[in-house]
Amino acid sequence: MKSFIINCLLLIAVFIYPIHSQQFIVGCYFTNWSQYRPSHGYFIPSYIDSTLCTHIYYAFANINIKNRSPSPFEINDIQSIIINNSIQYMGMYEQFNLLKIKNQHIKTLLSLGGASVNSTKFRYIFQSNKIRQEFIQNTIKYLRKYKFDGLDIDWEYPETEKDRRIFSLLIRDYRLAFQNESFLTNRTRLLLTAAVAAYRPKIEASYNIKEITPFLDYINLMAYDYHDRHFLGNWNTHIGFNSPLYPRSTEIDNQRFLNQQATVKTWIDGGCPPSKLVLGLGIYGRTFQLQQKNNPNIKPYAPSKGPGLPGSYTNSSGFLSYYEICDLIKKHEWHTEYDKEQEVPFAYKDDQWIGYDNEKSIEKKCYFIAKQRLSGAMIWSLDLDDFNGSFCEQGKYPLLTKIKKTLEKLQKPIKNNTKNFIK
Ligand SMILES: *[C@@H]1O[C@H](CO)[C@@H](O)[C@H](O)[C@H]1NC(C)=O
Ligand SMILES: *[C@@H]1O[C@H](CO)[C@@H](O)[C@H](O)[C@H]1NC(C)=O
Ligand SMILES: *[C@@H]1O[C@H](CO)[C@@H](O)[C@H](O)[C@H]1NC(C)=O
Ligand SMILES: *[C@@H]1O[C@H](CO)[C@@H](O)[C@H](O)[C@H]1NC(C)=O
Ligand SMILES: *[C@@H]1O[C@H](CO)[C@@H](O)[C@H](O)[C@H]1NC(C)=O
Ligand SMILES: *[C@@H]1O[C@H](CO)[C@@H](O)[C@H](O)[C@H]1NC(C)=O
Ligand SMILES: *[C@@H]1O[C@H](CO)[C@@H](O)[C@H](O)[C@H]1NC(C)=O
Ligand SMILES: CC(=O)N[C@H]1CO[C@H](CO)[C@@H](O)[C@@H]1O
Repeated sequence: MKSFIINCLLLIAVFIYPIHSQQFIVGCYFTNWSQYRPSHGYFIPSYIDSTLCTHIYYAFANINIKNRSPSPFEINDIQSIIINNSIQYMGMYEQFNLLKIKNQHIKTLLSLGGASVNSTKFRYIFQSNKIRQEFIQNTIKYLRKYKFDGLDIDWEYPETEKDRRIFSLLIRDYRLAFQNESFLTNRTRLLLTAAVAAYRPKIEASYNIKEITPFLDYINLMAYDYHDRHFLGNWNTHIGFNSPLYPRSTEIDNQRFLNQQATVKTWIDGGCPPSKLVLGLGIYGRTFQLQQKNNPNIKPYAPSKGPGLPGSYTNSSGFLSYYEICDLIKKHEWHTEYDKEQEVPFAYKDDQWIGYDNEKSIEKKCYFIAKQRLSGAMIWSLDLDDFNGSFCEQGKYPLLTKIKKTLEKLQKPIKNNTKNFIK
């Protein structure tokens, strides 16, 4: 009976104490694999400028089925090497949370999952009440031990009606448990966010929007990769923008959902208050090989032979970081153009083509965030911006700095809880 009453109080608390933040959120993802990039690509937590973000996310933590607990992907995520009482090497989690010294307001969150964690793990852990509760309690211990301020759920992706139910349950139970722990220990409640799909048919298949939103502090819209893996099932035959803000007039059927405006509209129409939505911005480009070398057709939806060549630092075909793109444009004379209709730039040379974001398109997207009264912006990811300033010659973190400055200028207007998408 006692625990029933506590649970009811917790539920009420969730609904009457939404976060009232006047400042725009700037969420920044850190990726554990950028530490393995060569020379100028090498990136570790101390390279993060914590004054540019309000929230930073550590991507990713794994699910350990046997211990029913989150677990590190890399031994150096957690392990510090201490010899004779002096730290020779500090674990990455610890380095990450040290960023709070420079910016005491910053919140650090651990992202659970990511594309490399199989959905069957999520199903196994969160389906049964007993295992779910055990995993959640172990998550709290894990977050507190490593000094994180919250958890970001990154299940890519729930797929069936049953998955949607499991997802709603896990979100609800995490929030209630976080609230409970906060009451019982008199500590600031752990934050709870989720990184979610952007393409409308995927959103509909993956989430019961109205069930999850009350329990989440923020929803990180992964509003990029529109012309990659879920590009209507095929990304090898046509070129397209990674993260266009608006649709093209020539698009038909589901193509009209392949843009950020459609994503935001889908979430809001589905019942999510704009004040919980954080628009994801890609600090990278998706690249393609064009059909022809000479006089190629460079318009979106022109034929492509497949992904473009890998970059010298990120070494992944079909993908280039913003700093690698700067390098191609500045040193290798790629042509650049700006697509006014979809509000994104593109660049090309010979048979190579990139759709990406630059300072101009990022600024437009920040205006869109303010106009739609969203909570703010999120970037994927820190290590892809020109973090050292040596490639783009626009200072350190040119795109992230643009986001911060633009959103600061636009400051959040008086809270307006309108549920409607603003045209
Ligand atoms: C950072 O940039 C400076 C010049 O702006 C350059 O000399 C230095 O090598 C760069 N460092 C790294 C690690 O890229
Ligand atoms: C640790 O300290 C001991 C005693 O001072 C010394 O002999 C040893 O070489 C030190 N080990 C390292 C790895 O510095
Ligand atoms: C996920 O795990 C299941 C069961 O262990 C396996 O059958 C499936 O191939 C895995 N999927 C991927 C993408 O690894
Ligand atoms: C809250 O904590 C109490 C005491 O540890 C426990 O009995 C109860 O089940 C918890 N409720 C939730 C929702 O975690
Ligand atoms: C709870 O924490 C606050 C500050 O964080 C402190 O002022 C208060 O006395 C604490 N209450 C209890 C019951 O420990
Ligand atoms: C780039 O990736 C390929 C495999 O995709 C690998 O064989 C190669 O060694 C990598 N190159 C560098 C410089 O890391
Ligand atoms: C909130 O926004 C809507 C849509 O722009 C507008 O119609 C309404 O007047 C606004 N309400 C307030 C109190 O500003
Ligand atoms: C070095 C490295 O890539 N470490 C891990 C980082 O996290 C991913 C999952 O998101 C793992 O697959 C990597 O092994």
